[in-house]
Amino acid sequence: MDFILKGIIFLLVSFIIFQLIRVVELSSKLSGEKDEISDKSNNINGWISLIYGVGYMLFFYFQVKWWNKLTLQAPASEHGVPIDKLWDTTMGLILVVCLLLQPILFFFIWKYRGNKKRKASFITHNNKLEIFWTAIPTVVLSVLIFFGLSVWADVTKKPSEDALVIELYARQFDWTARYAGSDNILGAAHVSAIHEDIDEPSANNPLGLITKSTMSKQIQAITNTIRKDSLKLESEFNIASKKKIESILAKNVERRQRYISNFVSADEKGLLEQGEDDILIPSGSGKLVLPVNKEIVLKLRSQDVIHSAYMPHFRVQMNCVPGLSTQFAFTPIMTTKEYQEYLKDTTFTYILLCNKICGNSHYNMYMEVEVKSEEDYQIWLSDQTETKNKN
Ligand SMILES: [Cu+2]
Repeated sequence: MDFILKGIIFLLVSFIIFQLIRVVELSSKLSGEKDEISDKSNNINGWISLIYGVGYMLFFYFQVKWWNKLTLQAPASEHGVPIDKLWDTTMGLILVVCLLLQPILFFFIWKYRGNKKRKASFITHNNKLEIFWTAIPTVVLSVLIFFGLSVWADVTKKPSEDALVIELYARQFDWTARYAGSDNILGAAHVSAIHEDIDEPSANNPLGLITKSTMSKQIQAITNTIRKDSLKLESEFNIASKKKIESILAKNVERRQRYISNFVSADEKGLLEQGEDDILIPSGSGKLVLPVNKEIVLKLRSQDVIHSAYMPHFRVQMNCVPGLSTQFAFTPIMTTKEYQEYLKDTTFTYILLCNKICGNSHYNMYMEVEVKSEEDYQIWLSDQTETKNKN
């Protein structure tokens, strides 16, 4: 409300100023003044431009001094180092050009402000000058493009065979990390195997994992639901309610059929066991834990809309697209402890965020990331396996 009021006031004031200028213009026309810009007006405008230019450069200097520390700190991944080098080179070049040209621009506006005694010189063209200002940007931009392409090719190169594969599953509005467990293979999963039922939450399978236990649990659950609905249908006499139950029943029968065919085809391919030892860590109750100096392949999936996995300290970002599996490979080079020491901040944690506005609780899609030494990671992983086996 406050914002709308301020907007209306701003529009009204702008309108009044515009009308006032028109009144001044019209009245000077009526009083017979020539429609010509005076030296006095040129002088005032020249000086205003110079003062603005100086203020602008001062502001530029101080904003770097005050706020540069709020930008991202050192990269915590292997590929982050060349990415930052590319960024610094590009920004460095832009800065040099900006710091050279902006002062010249404002200085010339002031120095050559309009004056009745001065006559502008007229130049049609200058070949030397044109070659000069075409060649330099061409060379500079070509170098930047080739530098950028080579970094990109390096960042997206095929990950090695022994990389650690972790799945990140996105949905409105949380993340679930899935680790492969002791067999080092992520089990099969498919959107058609997702099962969520408020009445029987024990059989829920939000990631659509296809294993013996998930499939048998959810086939059992949906069979129970179908049975209940069939009984309801028999005792229902209202035609409208009967129709409603019938349509729910038909949908559930279809779903049950789908679960069974998932189960059978995974069984035929021998895939039912692989996912049995997978470890699931939802963002609400756990962290994404990674070993240091080990290549990690994040396999990204989404249940509903497009999300984006963003880990700023590792310079990692990749979209999670429903119906598609995307991935990003990277190698963390600093443990959380080492990064805390570097920042001199013991409260620091790495983060995983969603970087695509994906709905009204988008800001909730946050997960803490912890990078541990290889040994500590193994200890953590076996702890997770133990807790899983207990449940
Ligand atoms: Cu999201």
